[in-house]
Amino acid sequence: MTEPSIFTRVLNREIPGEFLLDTERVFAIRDINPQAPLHALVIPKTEQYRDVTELAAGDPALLAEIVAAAKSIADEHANGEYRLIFNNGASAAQSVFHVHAHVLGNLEESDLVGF
Ligand code: DGP
Repeated sequence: MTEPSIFTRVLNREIPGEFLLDTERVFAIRDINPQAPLHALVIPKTEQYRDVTELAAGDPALLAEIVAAAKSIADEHANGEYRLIFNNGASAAQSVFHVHAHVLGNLEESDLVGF
């Protein structure tokens, strides 16, 4: 058995997290190291998928639920507009291999990285 991911440990309330959303299949917490005024992570409750490539192939409906959750968080905590980022692989800055979407909102021009 592999160790539960850091996100599963937050989900199980073994370590603290600020929950923004909790549905049957996904949950969202504030990122511990925010890169924007709103920086949430939307995470499927299953650890089955390492990254969005695997998720899209294995359960596209769950990927759609993540996008819908991101929109709902942006509606509640920003102006409904948001940047959605999936890091895929260590060289692309992924550090937790339990797929998650970064939802960035309330962005200032200085938060944008040129695209
Ligand atoms: P990534 O680099 O794409 O794998 O993103 C992982 C993110 O997870 C990173 O922005 C920091 C965040 N993070 C890591 N550990 C914790 C934690 O214990 N609690 C919360 N809320 N966020 C965490």
